[in-house]
Amino acid sequence: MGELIGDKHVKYILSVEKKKDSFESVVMEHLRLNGAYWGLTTIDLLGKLDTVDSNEVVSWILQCQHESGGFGGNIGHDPHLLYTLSAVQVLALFDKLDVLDINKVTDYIRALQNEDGSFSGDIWGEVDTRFSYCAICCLAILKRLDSINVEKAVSYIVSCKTLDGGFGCTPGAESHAGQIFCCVGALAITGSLHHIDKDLLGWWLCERQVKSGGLNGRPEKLADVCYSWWVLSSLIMIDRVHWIDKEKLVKFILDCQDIENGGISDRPDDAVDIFHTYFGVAGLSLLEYPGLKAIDPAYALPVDVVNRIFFGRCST
Ligand code: GRG
Repeated sequence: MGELIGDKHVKYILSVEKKKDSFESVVMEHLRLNGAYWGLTTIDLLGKLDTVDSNEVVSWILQCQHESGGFGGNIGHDPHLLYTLSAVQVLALFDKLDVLDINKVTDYIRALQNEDGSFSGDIWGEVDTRFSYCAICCLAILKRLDSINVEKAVSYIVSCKTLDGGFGCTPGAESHAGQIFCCVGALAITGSLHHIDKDLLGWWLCERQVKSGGLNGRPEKLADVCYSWWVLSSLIMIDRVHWIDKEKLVKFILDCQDIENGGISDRPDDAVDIFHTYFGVAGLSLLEYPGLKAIDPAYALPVDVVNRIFFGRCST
């Protein structure tokens, strides 16, 4: 089995950032703040965050903030909960949450909660359990969960539970591993995991492992490195990660590396991108791969960062 080529992955991530007119940078322009979260979290898990100029990143993030308090994916773009969470997560990585006007960000998020407890992603109103996760994770990091109706938020998420024990985007929608991460993560953060049938959901999640060792996101679909994060983090939160073959999954992720230029792809021999590089490294971190920082399965941030937020210290 190959090894994790961490230094090459750091170089690859930094190279995407530098080549502003490359194909990858151009297609990511509208979600650059998400890209910053994926790239910088990966660099931190690899122990190299000190090679990044934090002042430059923080000042750019603040320029992505809209007067409503929410953040857009890039300077001048409309605000959305997805980018607001990325902004808060990146500031947490650099221990710079104090640059935020927390009331303003909180007001933006609170205004997006609907009467039934669900969240819209932005003023245009699309509702999805992804946005429940973004709102809950963000407010928990800012220690302002009390500004929303948590009971209703939880009961909306529970209403998206499916017969197979998983969760979908809205009530009645099919289970998908990405939505399951969002719902299980939000329930974990709000201390509501008792709403989950852990054996039933654990069974559905461990069935996502296919012959190659990789995981898919729902039945009959192809394995993809990104599910190493969505499925594994969920299995860990419900304490059923021992139900999959970890060694085979490690091998699948390592086989998706571009061993010459760094970066990780969705499947072996495909083109690499920042998204899959993050999910591959984060998946390996959940699998306790040697030399990587541990990542928290609910907050999707390194454990030392989460400890610093909630206990005021950095434990490694
Ligand atoms: C902080 C980690 C973190 C997340 C923030 C945005 C978000 C909250 C969660 C997204 C969860 C989600 C829905 C992930 C799935 C993304 C994905 C790969 C979708 C692809 O769907 P299909 O149908 O793929 O194209 P399959 O694999 O089913 O063919």
